[in-house]
Amino acid sequence: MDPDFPLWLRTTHLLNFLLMGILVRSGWEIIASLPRFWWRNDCKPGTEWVKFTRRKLPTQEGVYTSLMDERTASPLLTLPGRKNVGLGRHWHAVGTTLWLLTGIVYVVLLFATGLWRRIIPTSWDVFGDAMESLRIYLGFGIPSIEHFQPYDALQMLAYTGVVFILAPVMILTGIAMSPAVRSRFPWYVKAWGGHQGARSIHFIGMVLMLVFVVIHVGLVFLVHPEYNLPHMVFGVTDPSRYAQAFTIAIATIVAAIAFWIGLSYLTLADRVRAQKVLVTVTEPVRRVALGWMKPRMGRQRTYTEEDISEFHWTNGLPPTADESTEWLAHRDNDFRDWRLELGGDLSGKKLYLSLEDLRALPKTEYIAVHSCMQGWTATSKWGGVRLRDVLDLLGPRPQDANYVMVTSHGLAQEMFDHRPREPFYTALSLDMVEEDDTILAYERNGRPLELHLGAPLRLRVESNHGYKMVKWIRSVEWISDYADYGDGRGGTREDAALQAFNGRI
Ligand SMILES: Nc1nc2c(c(=O)[nH]1)N[C@H]1C(S)=C(S)[C@@H](COP(=O)(O)O)O[C@H]1N2
Ligand SMILES: [Mo]
Repeated sequence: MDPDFPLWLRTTHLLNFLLMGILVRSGWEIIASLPRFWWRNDCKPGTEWVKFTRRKLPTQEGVYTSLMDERTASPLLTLPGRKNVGLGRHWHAVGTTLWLLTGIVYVVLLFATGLWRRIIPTSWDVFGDAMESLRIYLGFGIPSIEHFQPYDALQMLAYTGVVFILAPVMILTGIAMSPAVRSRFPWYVKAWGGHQGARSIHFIGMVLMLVFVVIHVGLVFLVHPEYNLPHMVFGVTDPSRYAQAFTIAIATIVAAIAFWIGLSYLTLADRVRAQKVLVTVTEPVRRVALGWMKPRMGRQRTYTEEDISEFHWTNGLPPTADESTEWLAHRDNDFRDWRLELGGDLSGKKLYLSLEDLRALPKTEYIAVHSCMQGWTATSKWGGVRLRDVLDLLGPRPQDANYVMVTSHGLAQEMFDHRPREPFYTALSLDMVEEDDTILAYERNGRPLELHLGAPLRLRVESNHGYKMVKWIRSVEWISDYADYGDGRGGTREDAALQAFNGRI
């Protein structure tokens, strides 16, 4: 006998349910790191359209960092919980990959088996019929069983909407938040209303998904459950096995919830190991999906002076007296005696470049959107010198030079496990070093860099999130491996937030 609900349909449903739990819970972790949503792309405090924090933000720039705005979430609620946005993002990536695979299998089989006819309406009558069903539900009634073949008009509209509209919108807005995509296809991000448009729509999509899941699961249990539950569990119409199906369905939901919460505690039990495992899984996917996207200097045309933000969030405040008296002395002297320490052991050469020396090199200027991995953005015109041009001053790349290490006068804002704060640093891969839009910036919007934004010199790597972009630069040098620096993960924020080395997702 051909079951009404074949095994593939039931399996993809269950997987989808489990994966959506992972996606929603890791998404909440990401939201907790910046619990505010905007339509404006400068994320000016006070202009949020919705927020999940009572904290009032100062409107003055440079006194408050986005890290200070992070909220602690319970591992019962988010994945993994307790301010682990880096791990939350890894989980989101793993969840997305598996959810996409499941979705592809589901859609392909839906069409291959002809079952698409059950959920995609082929007659305009569906709208009238759906209104009729809705009227019955709103009167707390239940449409009679003949309406369900196996779905009624309202179900068809809802399922088609979720599978063919809502899910694609979630995928498309998710893609729009990747800095690799933004630097390659800036127009695409702009089409969604910018990063914040995409982020807000993604959030609204999540809410709609949740509303759908709750109503969907709820109605399965309320509307003709003696048909639905045996269908769902055994694949056949067999009201006599209702009790058994009911028990299995409830047990599955309880097990799923336990599984979701278990993942949080498993991740928190050994965060470094969790990060390793998650990165191993996601890195090949990231390489295939985003690795080929080389940033293009096309954005000058996409972003214009009109896009330049009125407000610019800060992450990391200028060095204080206990961080760097050296930087403070340079600041008080307008950076006249400040020098960039260039080169080191590998190049066997060391140069000390003043701001004048840097300004004498070919200048690059472009308008770009900065995104912090926590979620805020700001658009500025950055001016400076290409990193590769500066490195050329050292001569040809040393043979075993695989990365460029950039260090700061400032300390890390916080360390993994609250150890004493170390100097902020980042390692750049050869790819990033070679990009046209990887620059040492000494100007923003045509003026010398502001103190809180990294004066006198900061890194810009437009294909990445902000955490790669060291402010208050002290030194730049070739290194062979980043494993010997900090916790060995390639940067301060990678060490602290357990991000992957490459921040392009
Ligand atoms: N020295 C130093 N550089 C840093 C940071 C920091 O804390 N210290 N924060 C990073 C992060 S997480 C981001 S998002 C950007 C923020 O840049 P902005 O303050 O200019 O907006 O700087 C990056 N560079
Ligand atoms: Mo950031």
